[in-house]
Amino acid sequence: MRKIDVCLSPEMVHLHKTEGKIVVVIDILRATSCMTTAIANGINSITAVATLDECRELGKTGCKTAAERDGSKVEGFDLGNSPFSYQDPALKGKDIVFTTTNGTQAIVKSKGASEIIIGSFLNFSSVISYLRSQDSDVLLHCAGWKGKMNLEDTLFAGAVVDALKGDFTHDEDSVLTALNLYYTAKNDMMGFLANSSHVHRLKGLGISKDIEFCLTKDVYNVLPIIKNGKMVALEEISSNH
Ligand code: 3SL
Repeated sequence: MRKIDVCLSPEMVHLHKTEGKIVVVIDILRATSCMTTAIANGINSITAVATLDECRELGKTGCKTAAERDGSKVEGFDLGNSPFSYQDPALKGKDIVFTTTNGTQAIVKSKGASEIIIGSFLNFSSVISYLRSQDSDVLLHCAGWKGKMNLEDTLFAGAVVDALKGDFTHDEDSVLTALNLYYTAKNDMMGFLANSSHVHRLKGLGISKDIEFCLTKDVYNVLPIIKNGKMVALEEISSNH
């Protein structure tokens, strides 16, 4: 049977095997929720980079730039990291180069994988159907916060493991941690996360509506996948939309 594993932070990814696996990158608040929203709203491609310099440099090739650090949009870039900004019809068809504090770092660190896909509650069922339809083992890569684990990404990983039970085996305690966290929180995720570090941080920045949106399941039927270094919509999922 296929195997599923959870990496609780990008700092631990070297302890997990990525080669030959589908890696699902998870940054619920808010990078992978933004990326899902962007691709669902017709953005042509997203290139995830680790640094502000790379983002600035690639921006010179004509794409839009998006940069977030510590929850805020970085001055001098076109966009920040709120999913609502990516619903703007004026962005349809555009290519974006994107850097965030944790989410894009996790993408960059997933490079050895056979495939990298983007997971969020917003496209939960698309992620599950895709993983079910493939043959490879899966690594759920939580972006966390500056190398530390966080609740919301681990919670999502647990929701994925739960939805795929019967299809996969697992033998790591990180999988059990995620699963048990999900069982504790599933009936009131917003309430469960109320005291979490990143919810505090985002509320401090006055962006509570982003949190609620990012915890909503199945808003979009889209699967962002990285092909030749660029994140695009996987065709067969998007065409069922
Ligand atoms: O770290 C990230 O990648 C961001 O998602 C953090 S924030 O939600 O924009 O604060």
